[in-house]
Amino acid sequence: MATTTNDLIFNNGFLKGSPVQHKTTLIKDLTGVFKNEKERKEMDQERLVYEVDFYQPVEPGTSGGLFFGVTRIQPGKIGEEYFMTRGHFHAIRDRAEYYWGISGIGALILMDSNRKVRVEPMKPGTLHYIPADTAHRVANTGGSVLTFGACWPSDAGYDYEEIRQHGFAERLVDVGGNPQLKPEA
Ligand code: PAN
Ligand code: ZN
Repeated sequence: MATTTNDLIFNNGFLKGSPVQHKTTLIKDLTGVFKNEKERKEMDQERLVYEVDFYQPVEPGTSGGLFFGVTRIQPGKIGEEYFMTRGHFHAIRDRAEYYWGISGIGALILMDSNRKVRVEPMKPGTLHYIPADTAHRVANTGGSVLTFGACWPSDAGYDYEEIRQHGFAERLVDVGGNPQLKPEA
């Protein structure tokens, strides 16, 4: 029997190994993402909001492959809004994705092509199917790091521009200690 060694380890909310890439997103990278831009500007610009370990076994854009990632979102708020990922549609709109909760508590915010928003609570063990044509972002609604896994098609790509221009139709805000969706004014 031929045995090959695999250098990838996915454990305790971290993906490690020589082919793994890493991306950090800091307060300074999130211009215009949160409602309270004034407060964001006054914060420590180097503060970490979230980071992703990801593995791309094939070139991005290749059809037929799968990418794998783990995202860790720090606890925190900007105004009434929880620390969250930027959020995106996939560049190829009919590409779906799985997310699953690993640690911490949060919310997966989904917006379909008609701009209808819904939320799925996330906690360790929850599994989330993100359908085609659906923008997705995750907010950390708890007091510890929120970690979730993701798996998506290698040709899905990212369309950040649509969200940059039009945002999500609703924001998840802290109302008296509880996360609540609020329509964008
Ligand atoms: C995820 C996300 C990751 C970071 O791997 O890319 O959680 O969120 P943003 O890309 O919105 O900054 C994914 O959805 N990939 O398709
Ligand atoms: Zn995605």
